[in-house]
Amino acid sequence: MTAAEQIRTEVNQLRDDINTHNHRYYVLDDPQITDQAYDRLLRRLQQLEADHSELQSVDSPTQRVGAAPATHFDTVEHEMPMLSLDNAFEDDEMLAFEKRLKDRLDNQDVGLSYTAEPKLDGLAVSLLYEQGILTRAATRGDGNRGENITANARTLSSIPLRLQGANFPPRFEVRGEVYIMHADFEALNEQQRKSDAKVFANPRNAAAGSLRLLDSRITASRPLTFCCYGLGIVEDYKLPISHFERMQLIQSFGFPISPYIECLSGIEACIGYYQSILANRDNLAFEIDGVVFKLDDVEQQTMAGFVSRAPRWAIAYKFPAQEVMTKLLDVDFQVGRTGALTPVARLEPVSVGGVMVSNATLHNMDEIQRKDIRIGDVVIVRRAGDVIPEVVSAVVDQRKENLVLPQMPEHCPICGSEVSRLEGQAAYRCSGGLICAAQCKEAIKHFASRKAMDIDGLGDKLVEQMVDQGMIDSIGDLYHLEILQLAGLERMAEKSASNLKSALDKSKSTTLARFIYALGIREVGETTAESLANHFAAIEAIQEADIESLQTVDDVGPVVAENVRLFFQQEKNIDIVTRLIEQGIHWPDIEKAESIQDQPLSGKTYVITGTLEGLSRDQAAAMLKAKGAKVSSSVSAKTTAVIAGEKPGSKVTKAESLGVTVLDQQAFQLLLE
Ligand code: 9MJ
Repeated sequence: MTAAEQIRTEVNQLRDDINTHNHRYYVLDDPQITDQAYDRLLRRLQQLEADHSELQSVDSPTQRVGAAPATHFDTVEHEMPMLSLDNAFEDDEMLAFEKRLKDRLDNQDVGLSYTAEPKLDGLAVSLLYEQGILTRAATRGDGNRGENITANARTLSSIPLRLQGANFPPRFEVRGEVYIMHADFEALNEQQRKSDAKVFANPRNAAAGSLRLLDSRITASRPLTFCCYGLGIVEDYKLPISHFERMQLIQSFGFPISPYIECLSGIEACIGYYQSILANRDNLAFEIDGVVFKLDDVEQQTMAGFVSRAPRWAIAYKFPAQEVMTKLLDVDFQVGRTGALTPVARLEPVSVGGVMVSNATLHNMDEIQRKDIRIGDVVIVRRAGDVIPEVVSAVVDQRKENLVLPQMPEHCPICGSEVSRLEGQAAYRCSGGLICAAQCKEAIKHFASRKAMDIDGLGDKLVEQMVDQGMIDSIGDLYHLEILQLAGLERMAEKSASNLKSALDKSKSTTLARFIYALGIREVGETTAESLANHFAAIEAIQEADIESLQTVDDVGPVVAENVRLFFQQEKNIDIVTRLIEQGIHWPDIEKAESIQDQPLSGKTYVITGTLEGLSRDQAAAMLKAKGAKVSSSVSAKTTAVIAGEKPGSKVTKAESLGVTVLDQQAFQLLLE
């Protein structure tokens, strides 16, 4: 081989490897190498392409970083119109939908099957592949003409630039939704706030805004995800008749499809599917605004035809809106665990996404200023995912009188201490520290909360009484409480006092990650607590760690490192931790993490279900994670195995239907050994 041939071979190999790793990471959610190893491959390829310009290519994974800004988007004429969907809001409309279909098919007795999937709330796009290479991406536009956003689409890691295998149509179009996950949306807005840039009202706006930027280098920095839901034109290829099977085929080319996709018989089953997705709406990682049902048989689809801009063979059964308008009655200030004063909107009660809401966060004073929200305004309130309701904006058009902006009080509404604002920070804080009952109560509530020590029965009201009556003034006092003391509290019979005492005892058996999280160190959330636990494996090691070693932990930056160090610099905190451990708080040993890649279970994903003997599901999860595994809450084809305790429920059924291994407790113990 000549030197030039050798380089070409290496470039091709790197592209194949990077594409495979991209697919594993973004589509299968099952990475095989570390981020660092991936970066090394990508940098090597970038270097080779920079040194040998003749080897550059539009389908190279290096193209995902974005190109120089365009002046405008070209118009794309859709070869097959991009239709929208008819909506249903009630069961009756679903029944009518099926009846209409049967009328059209001239057969009331035919059993109809439907492909069902959650309706993503993002932006519809069309992707054209020629000889397996992405050659054009377009927005839906008016359905007939959209904008050419190819440069932007290339930056999405979940959009294949080159298809897998060889058995795909020579020229075809896939259609799907570009959207943003809840967690990515929160992080994006946080970053936007920090850099004084535009904060997006919701994930949909953020996705649409990011995909329609003239500078694709900015698009590349936005956390956009793609999910495929259908086909457009397809040339010279025999497709399956079933839409569901077509989706499996598309998946085999390397496209992500909905993990919740199902094929159902009859409209009643569809209504059941709608109800179960609605009940789980807040647990999904992304925003959905309903469920889409499509007649599964494509020949039947053709017979059903379409009206104006929507097919007769599909319907979106919509969920209650997550953004609604109501009146802002007043603004109060809530004092949090760290003393930060958060403006809270008192609202005229309104149903948002099916839940009554009368309070919502306004985040901070800068946000109120920026959004120009005034007391008495009609405002848009939003409640989505497990995020607390927030005021998104004021409807300024409807403002009639001269209304005033809310003002930050000079003194803490709880303890009267001075309120101050640190240079460069958005938050105003009460300077009272633990003499402020609000801060003390919040710290205890956080400690007892479900994701922290999970003390069943120690609710907010109880904590408030305990602090108000001077029974406790820190988490260090909790485990000293006696049944008799507890029974003296309002609405607390001896039986519930004894239940609470048992719950306190039970909570002592925990995980190191939960314990660290429960301490309420500023900006140490669950994920950071888990990283700290896995890295240091012992509370003493974290207490003694210096800034440098703290910063070597995944997702610990200088701010978090400083917060951790400051927390453990205080004698009072060390004392509380020591007392808690003396009182019996304990956790299973963790093997110290070296590198995720080198661990025995790295790259594997488990789902735990049912009751395990002598072990909570969290403890079992911590043991798996300590060996490098991922633990997920839902079963998919990518799940390595489901670990089933007693009374396992539907996850085992789902695993069996997908051919995923099911392990009992004994097999689980063997796995850990
Ligand atoms: C969404 N938004 O998730 C369709 N969609 O099909 C799904 N949208 C659609 N299908 C035809 N899953 C037109 C739009």
